[in-house]
Amino acid sequence: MKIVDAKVVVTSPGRNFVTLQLTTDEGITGLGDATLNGRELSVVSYLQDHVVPLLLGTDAHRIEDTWQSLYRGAYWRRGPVTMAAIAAVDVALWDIKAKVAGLPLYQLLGGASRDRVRTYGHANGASIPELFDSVRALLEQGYQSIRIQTGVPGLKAVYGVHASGAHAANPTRLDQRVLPAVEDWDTGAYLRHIPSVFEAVRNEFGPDLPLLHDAHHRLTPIQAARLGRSLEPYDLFWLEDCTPAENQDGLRLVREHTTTPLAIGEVFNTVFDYQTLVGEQLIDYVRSAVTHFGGVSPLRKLFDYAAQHQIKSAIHGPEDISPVGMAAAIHLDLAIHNFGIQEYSGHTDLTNEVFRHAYTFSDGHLHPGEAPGIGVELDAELAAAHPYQQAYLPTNRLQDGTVHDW
Ligand code: GCO
Ligand code: MG
Repeated sequence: MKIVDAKVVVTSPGRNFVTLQLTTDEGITGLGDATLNGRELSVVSYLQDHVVPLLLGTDAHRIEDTWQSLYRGAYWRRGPVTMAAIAAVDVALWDIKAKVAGLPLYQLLGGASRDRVRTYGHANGASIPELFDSVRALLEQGYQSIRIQTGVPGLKAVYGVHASGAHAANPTRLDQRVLPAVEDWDTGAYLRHIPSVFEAVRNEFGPDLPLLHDAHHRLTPIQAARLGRSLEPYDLFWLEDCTPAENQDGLRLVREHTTTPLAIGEVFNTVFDYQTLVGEQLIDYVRSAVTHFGGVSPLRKLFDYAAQHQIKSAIHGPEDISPVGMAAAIHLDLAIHNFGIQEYSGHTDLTNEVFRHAYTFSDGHLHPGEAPGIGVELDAELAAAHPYQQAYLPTNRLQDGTVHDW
């Protein structure tokens, strides 16, 4: 079975998504997500200009061989652009193989290890009352685990707080260009404020509700250690990206000082980014997305490695992972033994029309459905009606103007 066509589809039904669609000589199609938020077109070029010519004519069944030849054959290894492109090929090939077998992908990955996939959703509010409303809204939608992000007194716009338009930083426009929104940051103010937020949430919603928090790479290891310790009374499910973890050694310091569980990895794209973190059991959850880690094949290997160190999965699943990437994640979640939790914020109705999917969400849990493959169909016409829009992630500056991690 040969690959005879490979199309890269860019669509923006509210935000940009990049999708690879492979077609075999038997007319079977497979989809893979290649969306790299804010740098989308670099992956489009990587696929169109450098990968598609290599794929045409190759055996669609040889997933591992194709993966290895794209990874090793480029000579220039790793990095988000390369690994997002390889991920799209890997997932599209798994989609095809599962369709040929007439089975949902999770069956090819070993079958279901659980009945359904537990998720967490995002609550946010510029103030505590707004945050409480957001938590209540999620509970009404059925979520049973909730990530808590709030504004910080004195700061105009902070990561994760976009419920209230008035508080969100907007991108600026200059000539024909769209420039990133600039948010502001003060680590001291944040560290003083956050424990009181969790105290308020615990008082309002009780001790049982699993709560998560994302520090979004903004702290040094010693600051992260202090935050983890100060949050211990509130029994977090996890503290995420407490410090930029390119410096894996820094996590030793954090780990020595706090028993708050730690989750890291959404910006990582190979197992090598995790060697110290997993090998020394310095974290509790690995957070990579199927889309940015080279696909289902390497992510499954990462989870097997993590399992040896009692570390669980927590696949990255914000709005900028397309329903194609989300579907692949849910199949993997259902199949692996050391599943932890799946991030899920859902997509707009329009996005769900462009990418019609078999996976379902109810009662705070996802299920991939029983459609053969990953269970996603792309509506090419609707996708084309919503072309690419230039967009950037926000940037971040300290109060004296210094650039800080966003
Ligand atoms: C998360 C992430 C996202 C990222 C986003 C960047 O935990 O879901 O931190 O919100 O910021 O994916 O594109
Ligand atoms: Mg995150």
